[in-house]
Amino acid sequence: MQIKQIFSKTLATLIGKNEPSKAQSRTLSRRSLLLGLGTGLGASLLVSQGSHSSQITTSVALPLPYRSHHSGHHADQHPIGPAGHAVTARTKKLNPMAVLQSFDYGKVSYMADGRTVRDFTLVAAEEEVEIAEDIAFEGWMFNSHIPGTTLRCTEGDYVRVRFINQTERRHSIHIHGFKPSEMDGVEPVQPGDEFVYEFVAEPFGLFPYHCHIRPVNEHIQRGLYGALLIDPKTPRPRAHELVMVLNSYDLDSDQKNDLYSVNGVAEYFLEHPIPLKVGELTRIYLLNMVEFDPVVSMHLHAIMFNVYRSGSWLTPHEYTDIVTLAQAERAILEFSYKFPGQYLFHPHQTLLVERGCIGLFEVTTS
Ligand SMILES: [Cu+2]
Repeated sequence: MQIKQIFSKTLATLIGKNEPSKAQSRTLSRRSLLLGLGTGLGASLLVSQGSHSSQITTSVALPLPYRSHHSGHHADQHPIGPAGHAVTARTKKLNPMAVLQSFDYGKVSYMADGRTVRDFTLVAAEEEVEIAEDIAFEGWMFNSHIPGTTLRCTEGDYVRVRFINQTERRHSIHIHGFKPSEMDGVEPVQPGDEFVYEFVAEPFGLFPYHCHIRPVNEHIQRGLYGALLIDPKTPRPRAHELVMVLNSYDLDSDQKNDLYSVNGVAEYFLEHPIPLKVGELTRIYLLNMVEFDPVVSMHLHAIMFNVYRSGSWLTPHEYTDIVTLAQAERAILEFSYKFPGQYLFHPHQTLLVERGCIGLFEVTTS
């Protein structure tokens, strides 16, 4: 049996079980709710309470944003309060494979002294996106994707990030790494306004960027984040390079995650395995943007890899098959597969796997 057939129905399986475990009851109820919305159950649904046993149920009204979304009221009337729900004709598809393989090097120009200048643009907008099969979510995002565009430059480059806020809320971009106070991205950029963050890219490494407007956990878990990769002046050895951003979704604003993914869509890489070659050096830029859970791990099956913590080192810290990252931590992983075949990757926290954070490598001989 194909590995993806063994694992690809985990989310669906969660819906249909008759006697859910306590740990699963919250997800079960969420997904029942989501599916219920999609099939017209109406404004009052039975939902089990996450903090009680799975037997306890209570009737709740539809979340406000769901109502506002469908009655045309402006979302700012209900500033916080989400709803995952069934996809509609206007739900945008996300593309985790594009995130995996895409780097934005910006618009390049040069200063009089020869220094490279890179101009990037990040636009904040709100859109309904599909975050798992038939589950839509009101995302707040940079450049219409969760995660946002991966920005890439070289240590010492002069970087300008033009931020355009096309939403009705205040947002900002806080980019990790050295920069002057006024460029640190904690000041709000007003709706319809824009701001240019300027700084010298240093040091080399892998950094998160994210909105820093309160409540920050809401602005992050809605999707306002991405990765900035600053290459060392002497490039790392040539490799097959991939970007993986671990993320999560809290569908009902209880500050607990309901779904997890790599690059935005739960279980996407089970359905779309990542092609690799035997013997080829593979380099993963791994960033943890999971909100609410203090730590997340990543385990690659049937292999060992080198870990470069923060991406700001040229010598590895560990040789292992699992790396653990706190919130906003990141690492570079390097490895080569010895044997062809299909290999899983996922956090070693099995609950996260059950809620969507799992994928496959498809390794072939060249
Ligand atoms: Cu924000």
